[in-house]
Amino acid sequence: MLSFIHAGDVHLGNPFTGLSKNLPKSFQEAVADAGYVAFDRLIQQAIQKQVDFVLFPGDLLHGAGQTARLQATLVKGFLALKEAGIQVLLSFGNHDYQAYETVQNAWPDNVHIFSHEVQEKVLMTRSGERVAFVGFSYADRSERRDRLADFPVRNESVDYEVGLYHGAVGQVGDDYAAFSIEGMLQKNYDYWALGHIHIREIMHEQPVIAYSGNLQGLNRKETGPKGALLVEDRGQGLEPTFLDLAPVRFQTVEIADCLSFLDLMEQLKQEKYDGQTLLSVELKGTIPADLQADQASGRLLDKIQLSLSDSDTVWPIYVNLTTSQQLVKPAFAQMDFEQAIQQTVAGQSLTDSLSDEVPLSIREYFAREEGRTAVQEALKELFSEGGEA
Ligand SMILES: [Mn+2]
Repeated sequence: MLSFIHAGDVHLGNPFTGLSKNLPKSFQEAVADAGYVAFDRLIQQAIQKQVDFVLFPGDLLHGAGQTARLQATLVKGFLALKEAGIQVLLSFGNHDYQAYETVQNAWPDNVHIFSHEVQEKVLMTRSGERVAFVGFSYADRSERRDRLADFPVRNESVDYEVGLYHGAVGQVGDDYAAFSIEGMLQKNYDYWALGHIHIREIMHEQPVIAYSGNLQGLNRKETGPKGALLVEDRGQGLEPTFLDLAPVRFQTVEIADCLSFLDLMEQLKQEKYDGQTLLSVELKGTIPADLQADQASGRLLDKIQLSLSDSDTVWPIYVNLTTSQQLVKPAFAQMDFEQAIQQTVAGQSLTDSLSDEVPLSIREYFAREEGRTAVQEALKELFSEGGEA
């Protein structure tokens, strides 16, 4: 019976973001290795479970820059799969489309790469079933054509048909190969392995249309366990099971009506953490004035970090206060905002801070003078109102 691993958005080579410079040494090492450890675990799982295929539906690589470690990790992983009789189906997404030209001769022949046109590849499982895989690679950092229209309907001569698709639900013309669930269902496939959205989600059951999410969370918004989907036919169609592979985890803890700093630390220490955890703390409700003052002066995170510094399993990276009470005015309210705003808006930082999911048109807008001026005006207005908007 068919079995495969679905691993969208591996983003190998992507650094973690939003970590403070105080990061303890044990975490520095864990963070530097996390993506590679997760990838190695993926390969080991594929071999251990004796799957037939590993599917990478886009953004296996984070970008064009390929380090020696990255290249070696990939080749070593692919060769290990080859030795175990496992074939790889791979399409490039909006992050790694440049690699299409460079990897053609660099990777072993068990790696089947989809071209820029929608293609069907028919391969055999260990037990002799015929499986048709259909997919395409991005040719650029966006794909505005109706790619789903080019996917053929179910090939009746095969035992299974599986689509690999890097994109997002939306209207044709959107930046990332917009599709509809209905459109996919009409093709009558047995499984759709989606990529692009970093949150794991089963969009449809029977047949399953699913995002595996990314392999390793890379910022405080990518919380919880991360990994890939093991997809198997156990007699009732193709069913996914989550494989927890990420060695480092982001977690957000919400604390309401905390009584004091001591109380806060008590609650944080009682929380359960799985593996090495990078922690965000959200304080809500009534918040003691001294904690508000510490937050306003930027001391609160430092204090929490120092109080947890003997822990190998958890490191706080972010703290946020949401309260209906009057906030203590930040000390930096006296600074020269005109200058600070100009620095913020100038240079690359503005577009760099946009998430990957932000449409290209918006990214371009903020890269232009027009967009920068708009942000500058908005910030000026915000701060002249006392920053309490
Ligand atoms: Mn993507």
